[in-house]
Amino acid sequence: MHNKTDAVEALLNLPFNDLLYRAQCVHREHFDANSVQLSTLLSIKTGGCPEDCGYCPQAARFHTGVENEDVLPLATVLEAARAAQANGATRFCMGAAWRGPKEKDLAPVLEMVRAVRALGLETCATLGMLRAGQAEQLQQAGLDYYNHNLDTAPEFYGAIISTRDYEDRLDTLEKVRHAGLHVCCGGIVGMGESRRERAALIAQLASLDPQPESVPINNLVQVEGTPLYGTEALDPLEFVRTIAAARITLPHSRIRLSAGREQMPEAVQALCFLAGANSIFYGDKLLTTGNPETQRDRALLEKLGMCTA
Ligand code: SAM
Ligand code: DTB
Ligand code: SF4
Repeated sequence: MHNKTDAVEALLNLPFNDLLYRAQCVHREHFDANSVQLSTLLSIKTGGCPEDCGYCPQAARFHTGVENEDVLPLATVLEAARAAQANGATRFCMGAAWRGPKEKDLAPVLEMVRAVRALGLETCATLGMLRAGQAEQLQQAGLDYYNHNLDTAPEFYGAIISTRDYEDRLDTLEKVRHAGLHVCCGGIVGMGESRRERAALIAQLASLDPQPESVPINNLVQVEGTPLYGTEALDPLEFVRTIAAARITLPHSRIRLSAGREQMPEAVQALCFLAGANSIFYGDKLLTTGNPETQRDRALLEKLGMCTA
């Protein structure tokens, strides 16, 4: 792993223009350089989570103002999925603030997956750790992607989360892959990690075999009440470098410019697309925090001459 981390760190250390040129070349070899894929998120079960992820506004133990809500009714989910589709999204991602689904939790999610898939949208779910058999049940219901992030480097992980370990995450990813689901797996930067640790995260993602089809790169959204609130913000150009390094090392993956876009100037987003990002979360909300309005995003894509995949 160290060799791989060294190699990614060497990329991150390149002069900015050299790094972006290399990323853009790799990007053009594998993708239409002007195309972006749009995924819309919906929180189907908000708040009250027993885990202690230091970045997350939905952990019950942090006082962030996010209330513990019940699972949304199917009709509400379908209404949101129809709206997402009408706005131009191609993938609908359903997130739940669970450590993982209990057996009784899964049935309503399977209904949602069937119904959303029937609309002709790609389906994605992010429900936490999976137990034996659950990935297969989701796959049979028509789930296309399962999102489960490594979040950060193994060596920084313990500073962010104590209620589950890195191996648990790799284990769930293994179950997802084994069930024949597409893997969506990425991480968060801007949590106070070093450049070396960002390199180690990317090296881990690139070492998954096969590599994940989708790789969300989140910039920490700082929420008051979470332990990471007040962390020094990452330099935007360092965020762009991280995207470029991900593009070069994950040449076939959709790299998603994920959380943190609302706080990001258009010029920085444009640099991220130049660095090889070719997917975004699209819709006015992420799970509990804001995202650019769809109209604003459409205007930005128009301005950049980008089309949707
Ligand atoms: N509870 C499930 C789990 O953690 O596996 C699924 C939902 S969880 C909110 C999905 C991902 O959202 C996390 O792994 C993390 O990468 C990202 N995330 C959560 N809060 C965030 C924040 N404040 N800023 C950026 N990304 C965040
Ligand atoms: C991912 O990597 N980012 C999304 C999605 N996968 C589930 C979630 C971002 C959450 C940002 C904080 C919030 O809105 O609660
Ligand atoms: Fe719970 Fe997921 Fe938030 Fe962690 S990231 S506290 S598991 S909702």
